[in-house]
Amino acid sequence: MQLNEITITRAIIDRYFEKFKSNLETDVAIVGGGPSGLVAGYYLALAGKKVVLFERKLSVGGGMWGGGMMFNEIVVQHSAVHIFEEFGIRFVNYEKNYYTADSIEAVSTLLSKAVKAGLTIFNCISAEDVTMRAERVVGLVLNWSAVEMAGLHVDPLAVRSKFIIDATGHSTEVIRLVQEKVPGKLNTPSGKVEGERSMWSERAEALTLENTREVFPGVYVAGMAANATYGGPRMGPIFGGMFLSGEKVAKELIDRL
Ligand code: 48F
Repeated sequence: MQLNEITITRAIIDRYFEKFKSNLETDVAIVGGGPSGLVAGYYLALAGKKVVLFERKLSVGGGMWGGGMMFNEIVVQHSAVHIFEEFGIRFVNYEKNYYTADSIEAVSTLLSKAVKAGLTIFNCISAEDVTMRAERVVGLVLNWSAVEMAGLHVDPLAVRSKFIIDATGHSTEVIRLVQEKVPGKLNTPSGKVEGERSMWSERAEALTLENTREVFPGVYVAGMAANATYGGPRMGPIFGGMFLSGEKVAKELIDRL
């Protein structure tokens, strides 16, 4: 059987652009493919919502691959064990309220299940801005991460979505863009990004869930971005709060869509 390089090239281009075109308008666009974004995408897709995720890096999974300090194990508390069970991630009880899982199995399973549930993921793409209308964010402005990294002067493209989830982790990138460039105030005590505080695992885990909400019309925050937005502490390599935050934002949006 002969193989034609041009057919291979055409197949990739045709399929990619079909996929991209069918995601120009969605119910939810998630920025960031860490644990909170992936869990949110999974539940939204499972509920039949049109949901797309954009990730800057080549590899999706955010800060979970490396466990804690590259020891590739993660810890989850009792309240989030149902997420392990939902996805079929194997886990071990370490001691009361502490459960561990292999971080490689955890990320790869979240990814696989989310994509199979219907989440479309585009890697190597960064959200560099949002699109706005009076008093609301209505979409994302995207560019190739390679363009961003090389500092090339190339104009971006835009996608429209009923809701955006900022799941960009510590950097809280979408909300910072909104703060800087969209008229109006954030739904935070100061009206601005409060900024992340130093580590306090127990408090951070509870606050991550509390801080997962709509911070500007059309824009939700999830995961570490939620704590950074509302001035919560970081939690370190315990991931229950990330999973529960993704689950919470998905539930809220499913109710609103
Ligand atoms: O940081 P990340 O894993 O976010 P998360 O879901 O989880 C946080 C934990 O990993 C850990 C923690 C919990 O113990 O504190 O840090 O809140 O994943 C965020 C992803 O967003 C991507 C980034 O490359 C990473 O993979 N990202 C950030 N900014 C952009 C972006 C952007 N502007 N466009 C596209 N992707």
